[in-house]
Amino acid sequence: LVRVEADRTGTTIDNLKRAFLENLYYVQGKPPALATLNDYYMALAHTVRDRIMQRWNNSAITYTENQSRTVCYLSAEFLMGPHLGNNLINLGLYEPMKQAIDELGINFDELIEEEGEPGLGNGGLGRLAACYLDSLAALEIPTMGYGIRYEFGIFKQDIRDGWQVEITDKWLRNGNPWELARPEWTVSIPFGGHTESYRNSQGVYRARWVPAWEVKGVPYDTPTLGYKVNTANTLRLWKAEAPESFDFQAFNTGDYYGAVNAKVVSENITKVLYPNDDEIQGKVLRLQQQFFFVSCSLQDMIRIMKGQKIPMERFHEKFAVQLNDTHPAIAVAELMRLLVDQEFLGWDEAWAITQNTLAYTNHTLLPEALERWQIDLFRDLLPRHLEIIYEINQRFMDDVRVKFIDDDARLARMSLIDESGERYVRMANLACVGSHAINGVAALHSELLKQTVLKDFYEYSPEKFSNKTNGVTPRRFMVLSNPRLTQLITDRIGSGWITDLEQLRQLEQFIDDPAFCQQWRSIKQAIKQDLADSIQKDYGVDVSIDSIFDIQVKRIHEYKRQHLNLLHIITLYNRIKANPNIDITPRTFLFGGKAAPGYFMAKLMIKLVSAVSEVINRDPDVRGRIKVVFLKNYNVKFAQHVYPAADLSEQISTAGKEASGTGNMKFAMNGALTIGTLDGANVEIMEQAGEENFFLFGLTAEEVRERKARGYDPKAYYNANPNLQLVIDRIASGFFSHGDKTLFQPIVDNLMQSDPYLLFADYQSYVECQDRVAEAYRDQDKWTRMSILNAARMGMFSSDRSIQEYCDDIWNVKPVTVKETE
Ligand code: 26R
Repeated sequence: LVRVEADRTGTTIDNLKRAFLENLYYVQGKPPALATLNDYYMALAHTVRDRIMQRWNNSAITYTENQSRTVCYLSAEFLMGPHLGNNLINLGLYEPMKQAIDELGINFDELIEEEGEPGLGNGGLGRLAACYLDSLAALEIPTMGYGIRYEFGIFKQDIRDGWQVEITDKWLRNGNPWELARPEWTVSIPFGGHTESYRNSQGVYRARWVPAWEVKGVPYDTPTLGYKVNTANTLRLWKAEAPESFDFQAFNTGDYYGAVNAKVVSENITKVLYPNDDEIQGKVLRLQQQFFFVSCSLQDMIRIMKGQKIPMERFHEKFAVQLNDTHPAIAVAELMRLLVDQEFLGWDEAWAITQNTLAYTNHTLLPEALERWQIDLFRDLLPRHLEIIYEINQRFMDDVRVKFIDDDARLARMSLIDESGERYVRMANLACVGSHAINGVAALHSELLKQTVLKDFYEYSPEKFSNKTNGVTPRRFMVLSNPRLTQLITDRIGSGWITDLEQLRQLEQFIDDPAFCQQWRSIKQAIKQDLADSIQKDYGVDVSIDSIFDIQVKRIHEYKRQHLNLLHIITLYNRIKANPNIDITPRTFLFGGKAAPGYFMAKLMIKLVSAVSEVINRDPDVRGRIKVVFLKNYNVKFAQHVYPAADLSEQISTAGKEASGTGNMKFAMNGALTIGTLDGANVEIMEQAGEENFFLFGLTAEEVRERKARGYDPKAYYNANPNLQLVIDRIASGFFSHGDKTLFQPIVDNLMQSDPYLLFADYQSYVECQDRVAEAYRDQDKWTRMSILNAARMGMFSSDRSIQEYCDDIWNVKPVTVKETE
């Protein structure tokens, strides 16, 4: 038995102080006198990490001994956010650690702020994966998160002259104290080459893949803690490395450049996250990334099976594998290959195992984001997988042919191969056929899936389909990011809500309690002041906490309509210019979000925000009553400061385009009111909050469809609405661009000529709704009651609820309590 020392596990204030100083001295190798802020951060991180290890080891032991059924969440993106504060919350050590560090004369909050973040995701999909890992651990579900250890995550965004500039994200520069490399579990990943058939010892024909090259996959593990439980699950991210044997031959033949180049090509695979969340690009490197991490992960599962001596026929009993969108959908063919070619199972048995193991979540209805791969490119990289996909397809088409007799059009639509022109492998079709469960991420989205992109698959196997409305973790997005609100709530209703968010309903009893309402309001004001201070410091802009903090933070996209928000801002500005003494409710408009580097319109939208803000913020007629700020480099760390400070949450996508949204939930549970369309989870947020506590505007998804079918004409709206006309004309005239009429012409032309996201159709409704917001804010007591009711009624948007539904309906997995200690 190993005796664990208090310096590694003790949790008294004295233990924590000693441990911190010891880690500073022996891990960072610094005496306090020479330590930098980063040294302090690293020492603190190691002190916290030490206190995770026992849980992590005990979890591993418990799962191994029990041969526990395990959820494997496969995702090309995990947007985890900073670890330090979150781990302290989950360990229940936040307060004692703060006290210990502060007593050492070091500013604890500064150390929390010192941590960078692993930006290994684009936005909603990656952050959802992180919230789900949190809830899976909180609910004590044995889980592996599997993904890619990108050397460069999502780019850092700078704004120069109002334009987005991308800077490489060197997140590993100072080392990463939260991960452990596990080189002993390195796997080998084949690529390219050809296939051949051979006869085995019984004389049976079998297929064999003869790859042309291979790379090594090295796992790096990060613990993911559950809230105040012993569970510590694992996020396993794969790094690509060159096999040593590979350069060996080239070295021997004197081809030094060739040898080094082979290493470069291998390591390229996990070099960088693709920063697109809009259009597929069909780049071979992206397919390499997808196959790389999927094969690494499935091989890892097979290793675990063998380690626990579980026969391969029981793969689907040991593992439930969730595909986070189609990015890991190659798992369908790869699991078949491993089971049939490597483990020598029969096709039918392997197919049943594959379907029973896999489940698929769809995150987007946008046709331009549905993944497909050119056949030639696919065959060059994965020749054996293409054969397997053809075989799956042939059998599948036979089944469809019988079920829907004489319907060639349907066969063509459902085929795994798109043969309408150039030939493609359709990844969504592959995911649907290879999975036993398919789900959307909000009620409306799941309905639209069945009516549009996956209609044929729904009609073929309706029993596979369900909805799993997204959720977010209240640990990070309330307890950690909003300690003041957390304290107030806990003082009134106890702390049970943190793991059972429906308990927030108990707050409803206080909406007529003036003291509570006053505290609620003054907390919001104090948080707004903190954000105002940081805006003053970083942007030199003065914003008043008595103005409405009206915030839109999310990736920049035409369907999300940041430019509709701008049309309203310019409308207000025009009112002021027409009548400088007009009585308007002061507002601070805050924007944040990254544009895909190749998405010209999105980048121009950022420039337009900057341009409008420059004019408005310094126009003396405005008298500071409206301010506009674009907050650069929006990420998880900054988001934690933003949600709690919001009065108004902008969720204004064209109805039918946003699958769910999750920022909408984070705002509302921190007491922001929402202005939004009936899109994604907004629908359910309004249902929960009550219509009277939600600012609804715009066309419904159904109306959007009709309007488009009838032939939508944006110019008709322009001609009929003088306010809209003035807004557009001001942009077109060069008023916001130093007289340059060409700069914003692409936006103006796009809106005037096609307006694919129906800004003009929703403009009047939006402006009128914003007028109701302004009016409502004038009655502070009423606003505060609405704010409380919003937070009180967001219980269903805890990711704990989402994960419980996945466990019950899709994964069929039960909690495993991890024992106290060895
Ligand atoms: C294929 C490639 C271009 C690509 C497409 C789309 C890469 C990444 C994406 C990201 C998409 C799938 C995404 O993030 N979707 C978001 O998922 C969230 C979590 O379910 C939803 O809340 C959000 O509405 C949706 O846009």
